[in-house]
Parts: sequence; structure tokens; C-alpha cells
Amino acid sequence: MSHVLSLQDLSCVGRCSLTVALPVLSAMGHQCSVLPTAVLSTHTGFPGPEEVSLTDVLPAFARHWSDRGITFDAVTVGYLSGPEQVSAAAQVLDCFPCGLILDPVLGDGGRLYSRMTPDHIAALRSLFPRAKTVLPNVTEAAFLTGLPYRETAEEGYCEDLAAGLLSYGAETAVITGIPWGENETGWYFSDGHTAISFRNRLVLRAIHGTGDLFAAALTGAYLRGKNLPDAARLAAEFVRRCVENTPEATPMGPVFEPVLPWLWQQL
Ligand code: PXL
Repeated sequence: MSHVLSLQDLSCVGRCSLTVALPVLSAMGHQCSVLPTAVLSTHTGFPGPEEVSLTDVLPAFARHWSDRGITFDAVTVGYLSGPEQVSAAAQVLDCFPCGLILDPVLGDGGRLYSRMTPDHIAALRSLFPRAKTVLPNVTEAAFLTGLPYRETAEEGYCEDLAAGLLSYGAETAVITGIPWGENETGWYFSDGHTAISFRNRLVLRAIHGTGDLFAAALTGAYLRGKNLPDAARLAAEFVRRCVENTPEATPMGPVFEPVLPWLWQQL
């Protein structure tokens, strides 16, 4: 069993961030400790969520753990709401120099989520040198690298995106949600030497939280000893099954709970 710290928001309603990471990592046999960066009534896909920011207390929480001798095998970072939160997250990471799995959450479908700014994009890039891997979707990879967003992708485009991401200092990158063709989606992995692409049957339903689900399952599989491409394969298949299990494109997020026993059986 590994001890993982999941640092991202707690959106109380609408499966994403911590309400996805905690159950998925627990179901994969890990101890998942949490550091909520903010508590929101819902994720920002619902109009007008209430929010209490915890940015100011994050470094003190980390210092308390560090003073008590608490350690982690990995830290996973997801949605952060602005550059101040990225710098608070960096202070937390200073206390725990272990493997970082960074999902630079910024947007989807070629568009940034509300609240995301150029300063936030620049701040996220500054975390890359700490990352064992980064897990942007195509939209996020395009905004991070400054390359154009493309509705359909081929290997050369992915290679350029990955090279851009690795140039900011990440050890590896897994670009997710790649639109390979009309009926295919998948991911592209690169460590700067080896590139691997993965294709999966596309289920046409844009659902909030699938990236968070992918990040949690990949982290869980990686910490169970799988290499990153194998962990990404399992995570992609898990997400596909969850999306198939979700009756409609709902802001409540992917219905993953009934798929957890399948995930456990794959380990
Ligand atoms: O799933 C990404 C995510 C996480 N957390 C919050 C969000 C979003 C996407 O919109 O709003 C608060």
C-alpha cells in the first residue's frame, strides 16, 4: 500500500477532483490523504458555485505534517484556481520531495475553463520540473505550449505538443483525450526518447471529471508497480467503461462507482 497526497479542490457536488481521487485511490488499495485547496458547493461547470478558499492555510498544513514526520510516496496535483494557489502548492511540494503527478487542469474542447488566465498557465509551467509526469488533455497541452489546438490529431502534432511539454522540465508527459479520428480517442506518452500512442473506441459524451478519473486511476496503477504507459492503458480503459456507464452528458460527472470492482480486479 502506498501513501498518496491528493492536492486539489473539494467540489461537494459533481464528481471531480477529490470526490473522484479519494474513492478511486482507496479502491486501488492505497491510503489517500487529502489537501483540499478550496471547498466549492459544485465544480465550476455548474453556474455560480459558492467557494471557500483554503489557499492561505495550505503551507501550514504541510509544515504540520512535515514536523510530525509524515511522508508520502507520491503527491498528485489537480485543479488549482489561480497563480496564488499554484505558489501555495509549490510550498507544499517543497515539504514533500517525492514523485509528483501533475494534471495541469485548464480547459477542454479547445476552450479554457472560467477563471483560467495566462498568468495561471505560466504558473503551472513552473511546477513541471518537479513532475514525474504531466497529464494534460489536448486543449491544455496546446495552451501550455502555445501550439494551436486541433480537432483531429496525428502523431506529428502529438510529438510537437509532447516536446513542448517536456521542454518545461517534466520527466514524461501523457497527453490525454486525443481525437485520433471519428471513432477513436486515446493518449500519447513521451519521455523524450520513446513515444507510445494508445487508441480506444470513442464514446461521444463530454462529461466533466473524466480527466480527474484518468489521473486518479493512472496514479493508483503506477503506485501498484505498473510503468506509466501500462498505467495509462488501464486508466483509459477504466474511463471508457465509466463513460459508457453514464446515461447522459451530466454535470454530475462520470458514474464510476459500479466500475470500481472491475478496476480492482485488474491489479
Ligand atoms: O474536473 C476538473 C475540475 C476540477 N475542479 C473544479 C472544476 C473543474 C472543471 O471545471 O471546476 C472546481
